[in-house]
Amino acid sequence: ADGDTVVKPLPPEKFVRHGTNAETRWEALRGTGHHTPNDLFFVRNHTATPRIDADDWRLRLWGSGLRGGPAEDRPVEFGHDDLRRLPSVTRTAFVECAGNGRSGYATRQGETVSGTPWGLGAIGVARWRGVPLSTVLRRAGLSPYAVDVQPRGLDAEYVSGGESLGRVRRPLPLSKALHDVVLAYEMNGEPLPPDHGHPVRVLVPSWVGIASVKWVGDIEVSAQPLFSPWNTALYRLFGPAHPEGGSAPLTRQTLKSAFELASGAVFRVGHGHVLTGRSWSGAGPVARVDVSTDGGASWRPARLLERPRPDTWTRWSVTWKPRTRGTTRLLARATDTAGRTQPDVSLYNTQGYLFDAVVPHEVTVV
Ligand code: MTE
Ligand code: MO
Repeated sequence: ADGDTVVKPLPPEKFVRHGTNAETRWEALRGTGHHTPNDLFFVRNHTATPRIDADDWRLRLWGSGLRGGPAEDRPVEFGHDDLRRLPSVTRTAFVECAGNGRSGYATRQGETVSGTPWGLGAIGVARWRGVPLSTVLRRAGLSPYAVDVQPRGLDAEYVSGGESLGRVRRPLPLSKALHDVVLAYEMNGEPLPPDHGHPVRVLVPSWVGIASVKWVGDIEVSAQPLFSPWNTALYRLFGPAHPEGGSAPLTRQTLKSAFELASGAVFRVGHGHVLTGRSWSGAGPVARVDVSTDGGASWRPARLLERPRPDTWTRWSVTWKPRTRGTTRLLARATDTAGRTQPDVSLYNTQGYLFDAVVPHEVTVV
């Protein structure tokens, strides 16, 4: 039945490109497994991918939250081999840009927002292997007063509006850092590719992608709350529906669904087709997915193809035998175990984060 869909052949270009960024084409995921293959995984770079030799790389931990005091001049260092010798963990988790789906604010809701105009392809799921951040923090000697840790990337300083914001860095509360954060050196069984943070990146499961700092070079551990542009001016919700001065810094991702289909996919009338897609939430496993093949007039539950788990998407399918020719809109609406269901309209914010509305996928029946 899989071959019945007359999906246009995959475009020669694997990604949809937006300047220094590239999003995964959803049709490319059809027939792949649970994990996004490394060569299809979206890339979001503030500047450009640096080339870093693992043998020269060091991770420096410093700051007032380490036992031994506020000593930037007494950092604790780990080489790549040091990390490799520590007990490792393997974790399946998505990395998803906070702005994934952002183009929907303009195309669906007529709202102007700033930022990369992503479709739904700024997400990928990988099997990450590395060392728990908690292991490294405890080895470095955590003070009982530590509250925040701030990983910083080795990529170039980010210049925005003619002003340097410094290198990409964003504070994490210690509670999250100790809970499930990984310093990852492998992605789907391979050394981390350069575009995804070689030799080591931070992986913060279920949180907005900006928390998962790539090419990490140092981590400030602080006994005071930390601030950077990436948790003050950026990655908060601003706008009339949000608190004056912005929401709290974004943490968990929202709920979304996507069909594994090219835009403008074509189906044959009277034939049985299998529609496939994936749904995910940063608030917990997906509980159910409902699909409409008639623009929202009627809905039926999708079959979940795997047991929903936290921090990752769930694949699903429905069968569909179109009875009339013409265009129609396919919709998928997920509900998560935290009790949230994808709305029809996403809550406006000036930077277009956390788009969660149901996105109609227009297809043609011939
Ligand atoms: N880390 C560094 N050092 N520099 C960056 O530009 N981009 C962040 C995050 N980590 C970024 C970074 C953003 S906004 C996202 S969405 C994810 O990396 C993207 O990860 P990926 O490129 O591996 O898909
Ligand atoms: Mo992002």
